[in-house]
Amino acid sequence: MSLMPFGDKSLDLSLPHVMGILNVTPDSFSDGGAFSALDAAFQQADKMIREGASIIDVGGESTRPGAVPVSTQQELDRVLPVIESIKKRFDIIVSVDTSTADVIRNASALGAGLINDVRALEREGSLQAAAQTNLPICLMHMKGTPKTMQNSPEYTSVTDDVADYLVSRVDVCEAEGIGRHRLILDPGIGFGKTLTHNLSLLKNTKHFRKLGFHVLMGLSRKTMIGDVLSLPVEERLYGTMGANASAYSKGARIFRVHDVRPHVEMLALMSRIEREV
Ligand code: 7PJ
Repeated sequence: MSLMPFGDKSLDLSLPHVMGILNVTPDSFSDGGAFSALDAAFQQADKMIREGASIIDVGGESTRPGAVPVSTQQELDRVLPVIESIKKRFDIIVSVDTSTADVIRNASALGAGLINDVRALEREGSLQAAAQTNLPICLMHMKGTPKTMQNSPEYTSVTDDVADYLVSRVDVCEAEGIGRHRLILDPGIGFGKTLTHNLSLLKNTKHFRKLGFHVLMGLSRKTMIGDVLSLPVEERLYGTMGANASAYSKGARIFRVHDVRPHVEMLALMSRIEREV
């Protein structure tokens, strides 16, 4: 057992867990106004929970390559009603995919159980806001900003550079009173990385686990899968599962994915085989 608290619930991170992606950006639910967007998000959460997700990751800011920033108010308006409605009706861990201090504070007050920050608490005020919540935090590595990150990123050694960055953020968190036991690390597949960088990071997943932290992997349907297979985004499920299976065998334990059921079943087999005496 390796129990980690996530707000009012906890997870045994010796076992794999699926984090279902719930994007609440206008482009993700394109037909209709505020009510139907909330309703659609709620339906999607319901489906992912029935399929076995342990965490629902709610995000209101697109961080795709080239994405433009949203205002704090827009982000609050998008994610808070969704978090509130999921926490009211389901017994599930809700993660908030945000870099914004106000969103962290409000989401925590509504019962969010995890702060998932692609900027590793670098944005103004987010470190202090996160420290005050007592929630676990996923620190992700990104090189540059979503707008610029895919403009020829370079590293001396991608695994060492990403690990050094994440460890430096752990130190900053500890100085702010956030204990190491609250931190999860994520190498940030696709965030300022070429295909070769992404493949190296995946091959070296164990390196991040060996730093003494649980590892979260987010590669669902990403460009690197499409690049290897020459397939469009809607045909990347099998490739995504292969890459996640590899990451599981190298120590990752939380998998941020769009396709919950296939991953729950794949990981159930992988973990069952690993535990067989
Ligand atoms: C990630 C994320 C990821 C974590 C996104 C997309 C881009 N959070 N948020 N890790 N990716 N922790 O899903 O294509 O890889 S948004």
